[in-house]
Amino acid sequence: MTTPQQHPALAAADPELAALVGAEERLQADTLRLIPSENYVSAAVLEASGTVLQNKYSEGYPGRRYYEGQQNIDQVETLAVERAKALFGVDHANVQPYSGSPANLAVYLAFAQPGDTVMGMALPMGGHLTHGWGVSATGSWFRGVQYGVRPGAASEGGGRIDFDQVRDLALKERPKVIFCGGTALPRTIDFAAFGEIARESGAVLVADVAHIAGLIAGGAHPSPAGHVDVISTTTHKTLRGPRGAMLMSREEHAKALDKAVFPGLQGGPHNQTTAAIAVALREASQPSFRDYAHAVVANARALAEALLARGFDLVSGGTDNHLILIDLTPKQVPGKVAAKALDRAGIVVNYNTVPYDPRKPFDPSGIRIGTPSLTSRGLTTDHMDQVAEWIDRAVTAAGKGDEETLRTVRAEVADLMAAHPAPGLPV
Ligand code: DSN
Repeated sequence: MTTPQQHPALAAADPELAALVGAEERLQADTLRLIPSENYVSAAVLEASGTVLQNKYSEGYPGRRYYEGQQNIDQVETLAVERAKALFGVDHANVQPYSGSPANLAVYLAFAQPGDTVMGMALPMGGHLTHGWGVSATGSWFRGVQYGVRPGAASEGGGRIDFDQVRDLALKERPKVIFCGGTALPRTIDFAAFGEIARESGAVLVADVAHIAGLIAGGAHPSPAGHVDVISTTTHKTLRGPRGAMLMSREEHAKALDKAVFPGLQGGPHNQTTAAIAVALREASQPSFRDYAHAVVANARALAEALLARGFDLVSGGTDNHLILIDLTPKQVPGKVAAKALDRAGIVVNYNTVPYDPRKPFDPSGIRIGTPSLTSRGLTTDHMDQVAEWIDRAVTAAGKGDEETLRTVRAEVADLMAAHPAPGLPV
């Protein structure tokens, strides 16, 4: 249990809020967190993000600020920038975007005008809202054209990016900007193939590697550096940093990107986040992080195999990275029903559309799971059969309204979690 001593000032000033923080710490400790975009940051990252750097305004960039008193802040930001450049092998890094969506908006601001054609993967196919999807500003202020994955059986290439479609669309529509990457892509992204298409069609190519940045840093996924114009990423997913984002590029795009982030879109950077990004980047440059990144992928592959053995239908037939997208149609349990039952069983996932989903996004056919968090807790491939068995039991129980089984699974999950403490949690 979290005690008031762990957040003494907060507990004294606002016991109600302190209790909620304690409850969240307990929840994160006790449950099997499988949302692929979440993780556990280290205690060091957590500490850095809660420092007095919070108190400082720093509009501008190191050495070129609009406020005085930047003696320390300039060094903090420079550390983060230099570490990002070294880790990802890029000329330029901007660590100020508040999160992934503002980072992507800055890319549009840098390279497109309202009304221009932009291209990305459709959201229901595994893309992101900010890749030109209609309900996002990026799909209403720009003319978004969207590619997807191949339909049909995984054994015939179903669920994989359709590069013929990407190329045809790019040459026909001549978008100013092409985004590759997404939020529900279980397979390796072929940045070289996207690079060729972007060069042929004259587009600026952006790799949104938010989900796989940690895998790239750890050498468990090919890097987009050298193939794309801009790399956009959040810092809080597989990279295991604070909630933030970065834009990286070759030198030729540095000015345009910096100008778009500030003063184009944002005011002062969140210096406490910049500091925590710097810490996370240092951690990600250690040999142990390479082991972590490879373990994330090994766990996902083992989990996918164990799910396939239990008759689950996986989009694209499996995974190459940290993420598994399950189509529950053959199990006759809607994704939302399954996700809510799994939550009651102590297994936290999100419901998700699957490609060509006949159901609505708020009540789709699938669930999306991933291994970044459980790997941070030290779970290995030896545990993945057990994880698949729990998912199978809980989904079956969801279909039958069997709450007793969900309670049993929850207790078993809590036992395993107790044996594998989570980084950064005071419990
Ligand atoms: N919300 C993030 C995810 O869960 O993938 C993407 O922005």
